[in-house]
Amino acid sequence: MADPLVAVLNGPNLNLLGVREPSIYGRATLADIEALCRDRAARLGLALEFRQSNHEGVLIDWVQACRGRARGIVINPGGLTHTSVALLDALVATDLPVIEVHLSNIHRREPFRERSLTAKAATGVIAGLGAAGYGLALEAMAGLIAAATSETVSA
Ligand code: CA2
Repeated sequence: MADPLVAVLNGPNLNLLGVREPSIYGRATLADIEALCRDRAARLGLALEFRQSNHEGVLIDWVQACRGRARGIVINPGGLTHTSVALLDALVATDLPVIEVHLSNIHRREPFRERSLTAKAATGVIAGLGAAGYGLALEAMAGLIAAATSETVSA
């Protein structure tokens, strides 16, 4: 059987990682994070799609395209975390397990970052652990997929 597909989606400005604001977001570039995710996914027996866009509609199209194709979504929605009802609706509509990741601890920063709209669609949220958070999210996702698979098999 093919490895279950997990989409790792990244929102606006995450393409700038490693170039500016290392004190908040760390020194890893998005390419470094992709390499970390590819390595972890291979070890966990997951197929991986890793994408970044600065455009809300493009992210929504990618989320919608996960329906019936991917088994889970790991998403760092960037600034859209705090504003996008449309992205939240798209995530909910997939009916897939979602794990939201933030490099920084959004609860330790400006008050407007405290609220995540998209987290309402998430099974879990990881924040403040830097690039390592993506690897932890993939491990958690592998567990959620395995649990869902064994439920289906024993039903
Ligand atoms: O901590 C996170 O991962 C965030 O999702 C990052 C977003 C921010 O808007 C969220 O509140 C928390 C920002 C994306 C990265 O933005 C950069 C801006 C300048 C230099 C490097 C990255």
